[in-house]
Amino acid sequence: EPIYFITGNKHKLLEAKPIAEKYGFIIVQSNYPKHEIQDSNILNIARHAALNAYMNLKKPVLVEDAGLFIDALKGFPGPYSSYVFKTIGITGILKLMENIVDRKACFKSAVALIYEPFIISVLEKTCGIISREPRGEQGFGFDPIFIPEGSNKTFGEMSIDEKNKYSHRARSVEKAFSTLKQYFKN
Ligand code: ITT
Ligand code: NA
Repeated sequence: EPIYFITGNKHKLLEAKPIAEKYGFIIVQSNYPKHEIQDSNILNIARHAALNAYMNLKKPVLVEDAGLFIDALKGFPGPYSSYVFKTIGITGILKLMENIVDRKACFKSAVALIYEPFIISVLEKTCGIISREPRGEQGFGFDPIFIPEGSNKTFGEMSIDEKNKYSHRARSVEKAFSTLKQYFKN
């Protein structure tokens, strides 16, 4: 039975799919609308959306909620990343950081996975720096301005496989599916 990934974002599906498959799970995108509450905690956002979808679909569901937390901006845009990306965008963030030397930022990823009788929630992060200029056409969102620790490339310059070696989402999805697989064994 497939797991329904409640997301409007195809990139997220493409990133998560190979990781789930490694553990023997198939995920497919669902067009059920992600029910997004407003909360400062992305794990709460993911959990609520997963419960909402599960209660309606009554099938295995996966929700992932992510955000970019910039140190010098006290964690902004964080849980507002989607709105900030759509409004001021990458240009706006770079403008806000024009005279800021401390470029440190972390992407956080919260996963809520409901697969009866199990419910798994995971929070992971990847830290790095905000680049001075956007680089690369791959990925989505803030990928062109984020350079993860351990690389010189932005996420925007990486293939899915390479981004998955570093990303917050790869870490959270990996942990969620390895945990699920473990539960099935026991
Ligand atoms: P959903 O339908 O799954 O909610 P979304 O694209 O709206 O997809 P989120 O709400 O989880 O995703 O993420 C909020 C924003 O944070 C998103 O629009 C991007 O701008 C940014 N973001 C999240 N993960 C990212 C990543 O891996 N790379 C670049 N930007 C990311
Ligand atoms: Na969203």
